[in-house]
Order: sequence, then C-alpha cells, then structure tokens
Amino acid sequence: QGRRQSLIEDARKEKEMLGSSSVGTLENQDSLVFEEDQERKTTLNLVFTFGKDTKTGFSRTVKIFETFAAQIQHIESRPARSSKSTDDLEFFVKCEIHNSDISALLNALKKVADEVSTVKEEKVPWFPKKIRDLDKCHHLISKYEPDLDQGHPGYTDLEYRKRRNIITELAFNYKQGDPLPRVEYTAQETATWREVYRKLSSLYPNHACKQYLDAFQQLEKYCGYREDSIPQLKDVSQFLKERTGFQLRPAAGLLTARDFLASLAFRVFQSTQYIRHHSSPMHSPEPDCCHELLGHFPMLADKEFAQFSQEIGLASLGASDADIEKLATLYWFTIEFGLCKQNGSIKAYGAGLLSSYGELMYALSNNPEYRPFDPEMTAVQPYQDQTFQPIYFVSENFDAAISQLRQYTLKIKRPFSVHYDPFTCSIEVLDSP
Ligand code: NLE
Ligand code: FE
Repeated sequence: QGRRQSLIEDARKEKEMLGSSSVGTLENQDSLVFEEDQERKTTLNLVFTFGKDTKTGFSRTVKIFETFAAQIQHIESRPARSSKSTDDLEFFVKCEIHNSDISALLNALKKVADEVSTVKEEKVPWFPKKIRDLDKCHHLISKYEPDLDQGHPGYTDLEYRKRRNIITELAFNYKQGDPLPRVEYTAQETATWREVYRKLSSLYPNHACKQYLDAFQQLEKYCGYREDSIPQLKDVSQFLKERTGFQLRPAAGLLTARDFLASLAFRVFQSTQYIRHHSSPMHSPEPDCCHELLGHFPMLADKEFAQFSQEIGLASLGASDADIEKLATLYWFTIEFGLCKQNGSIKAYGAGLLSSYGELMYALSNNPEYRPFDPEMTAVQPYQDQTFQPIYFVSENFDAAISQLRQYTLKIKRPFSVHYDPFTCSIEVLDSP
C-alpha cells in the first residue's frame, strides 16, 4: 500500500510539473457523478518495450500491475513492431483497472519501460451471423411516413393511413422462414399500380439499361408482371431464388442503412409491401411496392448484380459508422440513382429512377448535372432524399460500375474478415492475423 501511495505521489508530482491537474482526482470528491466514476473499471490494452534489460524491466512492470490491483486478462510478448531487429520484444497486456488509477499506472510504467502506448479497444458493432438474426435488423427511419409527416400525400387520408398500418403490421410480425404474406390489393391500389406500370414500361425501352430490360422481360413472362395486378412478394421471391439465390422479406418501411445492407449479406432483400398514395404516382420519397417491384427486383434477377449486392452487404457487417455512411451514399448514387453509358447513350440502372416516371424523365433530360462515377468522390457527396436528385453519377458502363464499387468495398478496413457459408446461411468471422 505504501509503495502504491508513493507511485501515485510520483505521478501526481509529475503531472503538476506539466501543469495539469487531472491526476489529482483523488482529492476531488465533491460530486456524486464523479464518485460513481471512480467505481468504474476500464479495460486497458497496453503495449510496451524495454531498452536493453528486458528481463528485469518486465518483472518490475508485473509488480506495478500488482500494486494497482490491475487484473491481467491477457499477456503476450512478440517481436517489437517499432524495431528493426527481430530480437527486440514488445509486451502486450490487457488488464482491467479502476478508472481512477489509470493515469498513475501509466506514469509508473513509463518509469520502467521505454515506450508505453495504449491501444484502443475497437468495439465492433453487432451484426447478424445467422439468417434468423435478420429478425433483429428491422430498425426504421421514421421519415416521410403518412402518420408523421404533414407533407406526405396520404397524411390527411385516414383510410390510406389505416391501410398502411395493416400492411406494415405484416412486416412487424414476420419471422425469418415464415411464408411471405400475401396482400389482397384494393381496386384503388391496383389502379395506382396500373398507372405507374403503364407509364414506366413505355419509358424503359429507351431509358433502362440492357440488364434491366432482359430481366423485365423475364418477369413479364414467368412472374406475372402486368399492369392489371400487383405481383406478390411470395411469387417474386421464389422467382429470384431460382435465378440468383436472392429472397425477399417484408419490411415495414425505410430501414437504417446498417440493417438494410446487412440483410444483403445473406442475399435477403428487405422489401416494403404497401403502395404509394394514389395522388402522387409519378414519384415517392419513400420506398413502396412499385419501387421494389419495378426498381429493385429486375436488377436482382441479374447474376452479376446479385453477386455484387451480396458483397456490399458483406462489406457492411460490423463496419464503423463512418464506413456505413459511405457505403450508404454509394448505394444511393448507384443502386438507387445510377446511370451508365450503353451503346453511346445514357441509361438508367438505379432503382429509384426505374420506379419513378417523374424522375426517370427528369434524370435523362438536360436539366440535372452529370458527373463521372468515381467511388472515392461519390462516397462523400451529400444528398437529399426528398425530391429529384440535382446530381447523377454516370458510369462508363454497367460492368465498370460494379467492378469499381467492388474495389471500393474491398478496401474497407476491419479488424476481421467475414465469409458467407451458403449451406448454413451463416457468416463465419475470421480474425485478421
Ligand atoms: N423515388 C422513388 C420512387 O418514386 O419510386 C423511391 C425512392 C426510394 C428510395
Ligand atoms: Fe430502394
């Protein structure tokens, strides 16, 4: 105890000399919050080296850990990274210590070791490992909802709001593996669909990329895509599963980027099932079944695109908030609003364009600004989601967009790597060496 006190004294003197009073925490016990803080323990990761005398140096540090009652959880010696000679060792110690003792411990260690550094414990955000875990990936962004947003075209239409709630309820109650719920759409809903379908399918031949047109034809032929009935998620899911292994799951609305991207890692696409308000068929700021059925699903029937979608999902698992933000921005400007060159003209491959005849015509008019697609730049471009985009990114061709995106996602740094096992539909996590 005496030794400990003197180490603390030393540390305090040193701090005072440096003109800082933060080590004097023991005297400062006047606030409740502060006392509680003193109770808390922190896990500390330390790396240190010794000059010549590693043996005695190390035994001294062990005493210091004892002195501060620091509980050592892991200890290892390894070739020093900072040194050229492989004979030099560094020590890595993971210990648990009272918050109030941290700075004193560090100062005491600095007296016997050459270099002491603390390594931040990186907290990896939770992510789904089994396909069933997707039941937990349902966090919504409450934006542009008819119940909350006065600007929503359905805000004053109580009938519409009631209907929306019935359909979103199906999504809230859904568990992975359940059969996909069928919705009997009303005559008014089908009329909205008809209008959207008619207008868009007249624009596709000139405005949609080739991959989209091929898939759309297949959906018309094999999956009941036609103007007088809204296709059911169950049927499309089965169709996609056979083509590219993608399956659908009902979503109650706009999901957080982290949850939405995570589901793609399992080749699961979270899809809304309600339809936009009949008063604004040409555009909706929120996803709806027109957006999913006409924007996303045809692209998910393309093998290359499906493969890439899963990769972006895998890249998002456990990624930092900053990386998720960038991935979501890239997703926005490509999968939602991407344009690409094909046979000398510009075509749409983004789902947000292919489901909105208002924006599809606007995007391919002379009004918006075009920029060449470059993932590094595009990932940090601010965007709004309320109305038509002022800027679109154009890729040299569809395959180039996918391979550029892929290269970008491969560069995202994580302290582990992930692998998807298609037999068990689960993610294997491997620590990076
Ligand atoms: N603006 C799109 C549409 O009207 O279909 C929906 C975009 C959802 C992100
Ligand atoms: Fe979308």
